[in-house]
Amino acid sequence: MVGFAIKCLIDAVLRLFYVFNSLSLMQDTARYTQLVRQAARELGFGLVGFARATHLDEEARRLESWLNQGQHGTMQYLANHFDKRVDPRELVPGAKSVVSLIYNYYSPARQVDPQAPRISRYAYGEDYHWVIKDKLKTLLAVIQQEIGAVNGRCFVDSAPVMERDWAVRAGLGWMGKNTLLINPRKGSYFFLAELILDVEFTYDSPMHDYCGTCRRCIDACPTDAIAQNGYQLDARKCISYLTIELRDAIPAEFQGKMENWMFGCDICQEVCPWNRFAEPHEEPAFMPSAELLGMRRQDWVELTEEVFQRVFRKSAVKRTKFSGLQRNIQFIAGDKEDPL
Ligand code: B12
Repeated sequence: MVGFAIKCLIDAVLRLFYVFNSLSLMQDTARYTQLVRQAARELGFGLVGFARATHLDEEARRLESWLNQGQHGTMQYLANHFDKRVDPRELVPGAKSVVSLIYNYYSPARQVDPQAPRISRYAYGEDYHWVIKDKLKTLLAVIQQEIGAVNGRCFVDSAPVMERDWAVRAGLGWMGKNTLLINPRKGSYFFLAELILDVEFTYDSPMHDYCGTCRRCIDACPTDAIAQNGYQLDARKCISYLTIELRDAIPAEFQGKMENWMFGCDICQEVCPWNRFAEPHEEPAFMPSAELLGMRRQDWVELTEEVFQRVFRKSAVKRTKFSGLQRNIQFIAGDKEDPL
């Protein structure tokens, strides 16, 4: 009898210990989540969301089918590290969470000469890869300082991470028909970035898809790059791919369809009704120079390497190099009824 009573007592104590332990774990998780949200906001990230690191089943199938259809064009890197790309635990051993963040780049500024070859807003200022990576490193340092032994890595754009899919899982927005992440209060003119960490957080959940019956992006795309039902993009037809990623000559079939874009393209975002909520960013590094905005069409047609190096000193435009931008300018110059 006494033995049984002692056994019950031990059981009760163990149960109490377990309850208190999970309670304090939950409190820690909630505290860590709040801490990261606060620190990220102070660094200028517009939104932060949390998702449990796991294998991306459905997304892996979609990526595989997209790659098998060759829709990635010459971007071979997208087929590399497939296992890591669809499971962050393969990329960061011990990973438990993906912290997804957005960083606004919307600028209402426009190039002065309406005839000037156009450059996408995301490339108006300094290269976002460096600007955002620095902020991510600071955020990780704050997390390690406040929480303790945290292992993790920072990512923005070029790593094998399916950024939009993690942002969807982290509740930051839905994947629009133009395949970009759209947030109902902020639109889509923002970069995505991630921390992949070996810490548990309070996880967010995906939001509803508010594209509904709208198909403005699909109909506005001059090269029909977006699938007729939306949600999939044939990169080989996308002006952004043709002007940035493609190293060969731009295929003749796109003559007259480039709508004067020389680097990137914002058409599928400019027509998106959700971007009426886009607010101007406050990042000094993303401000366009007066020289960039002021250059007239003739200045671009006569662009020299020296001007290229000066105007795009710290810019993402460097990715296409002087020769690549010249190629784009000459190709779109061929579009005009009254070639110069
Ligand atoms: C490769 C790439 C490109 C390629 C291909 C784009 C693409 N849609 O795949 C090119 C060069 C064309 C490109 C262009 C641009 N890009 Co880009 N790009 C990337 C990159 C490196 C990988 C994207 C990828 O994995 N594609 C794989 C294929 C399979 O994706 P997909 O065709 O879109 O299909 C996906 C979904 O549509 C979905 N899906 C497929 N079928 C269906 C069906 C349904 C019903 C649903 C719901 C979903 C769904 O599943 C697929 C897997 O996710 C990401 C960074 C990253 N590491 O994630 C940046 C990234 C997506 N690009 C970005 C940006 C800003 C741009 C441009 C706006 C730049 C510009 N102004 O020129 C344009 C926009 C063009 C567009 N509408 O997408 C940002 C987007 C931010 C945001 N708000 O979403 C990212 C996240 C970079 C960053 N860190 O900020 N890009």
